[in-house]
Parts: sequence; structure tokens; C-alpha cells
Amino acid sequence: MIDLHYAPTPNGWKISIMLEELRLPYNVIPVNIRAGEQFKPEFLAISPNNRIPAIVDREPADGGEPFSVFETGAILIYLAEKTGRFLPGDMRGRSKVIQWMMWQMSGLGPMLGQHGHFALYAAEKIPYAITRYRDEAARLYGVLDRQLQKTGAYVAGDEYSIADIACFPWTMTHKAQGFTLDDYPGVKRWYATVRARPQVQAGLAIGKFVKEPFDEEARKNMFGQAAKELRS
Ligand SMILES: N[C@@H](CCC(=O)N[C@@H](CS)C(=O)NCC(=O)O)C(=O)O
Repeated sequence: MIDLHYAPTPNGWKISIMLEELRLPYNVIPVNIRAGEQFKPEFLAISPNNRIPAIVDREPADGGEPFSVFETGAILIYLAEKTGRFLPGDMRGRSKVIQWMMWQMSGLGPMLGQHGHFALYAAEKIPYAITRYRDEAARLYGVLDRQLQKTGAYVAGDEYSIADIACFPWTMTHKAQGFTLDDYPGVKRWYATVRARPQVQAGLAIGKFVKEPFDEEARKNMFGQAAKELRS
């Protein structure tokens, strides 16, 4: 059994989708990040970066003690290796999937996250920051579009993989962030294909429970973090 410490956000959905794709049994443990639950000592013990999601595998492959994993890229690789799915075994195929997943982890996710922050959430609208992240997000959508037009199928080639599972939830924010997929036909085709997967729909349905308002308390918990607070 796997414990999924989770909130329904793009990073959370990567792992609920993966677990649904794998049909692995899992328990969802809600972490209300708007209420600051990501700072509880028991959560920090498995996710020292105070971010969701994280997993605890109660039946790790080595038969040892329960094993915890944080960071979505690391979780996706861990689960792919545990089950032998969504990460090819051959050197070239495996490297391509990991390259695109790392691209998502270091580029698409953080830049769309920052664009969302400055364009949608920040109380003060700073034109330079909004333009900077919007341009970078548009550039990354362009990179993804060229790749998907080239493969004609999935992000890293002919097969659906953890690269698709990493990228898809972030592209779901396109409308809210003011992008239209009509500008990116390769992304548009792929987006419809991935979204139609029943396992993706099942993963997205997990945890529609956390609907707390985005109020001053949430703003403080999520945007007021500083290193000194985490030390106490
Ligand atoms: N690089 C991390 C990012 C995780 C992340 O940013 N999670 C957000 C939700 S999408 C979170 O937990 N935010 C809580 C906070 O900001 O304290 C990963 O891929 O796991």
C-alpha cells in the first residue's frame, strides 16, 4: 500500500494520475496547504521541502522499512521503476523520457507556476514580472509544441510515459493563465488524447475535497515563507 500525501494541484495530480495509471492501491492523506499543514513536523519528516505531494511506500521492493519519496520527478521515477511501466528499459528510450521529465521539472512547471503567481495570485501586479514569466511560459509551450509535432504522438516518442504524466497537469492551467492551445496545435492534439484517458480523469478527480478559500491566511501560509520560519 502507498500513502499519498496530497492536495489537488498540478503537482499533486501528477502522482494521483500515475497511481491510477498503475492501478496501485493507495491511501490519500490530504494536506491542506492553504491552512499551512505542509509545515507540520510529521509531514516535513517525509517531505523536507514543505511541498506536496510525497509518498510513503509501505511495501518497498527491497522488503525493508516503509520508504518515503518527495519531489514529483523522483516519485514518478520511483513508481515507474517499482512497476516497470511508463519508463522504457532501453538506454535511448529511457534517457529521452528522463530528459523531457527533467525539462518539465526545471522549466515548464516552475515557469507556469511563477506566471500563475504574478499574473493571477499576487496582490500587487508587477508588469515586468508578468511579462517575463509569460514570455518564458510561451517559449516553453513552443518547445513542447515543436516536440509533439515531431513525435506525432507523446512527449518523449511513440509511447505514453512519465514525461506525459509530468507535463499534462501543468498544461491544464492554460486557460486560467491566458494561453490558447490553438496557438500550439501539437500540444492541442496531445492534450485531448491524454485528457481522454480514463485513468487521467480518475487521477484528476482525487481530492476535490480541498476547497478552502484563497484568503489572507492562505496567502500568508503559501507566499510568506522564509528560511528562518522553517528552522523553528
Ligand atoms: N518541485 C516540487 C514542487 C511541489 C510544489 O510546488 N507543490 C506545491 C503545490 S503544487 C506546494 O506544495 N505548495 C505548498 C507551499 O507553497 O508551501 C515537486 O515537483 O514535487
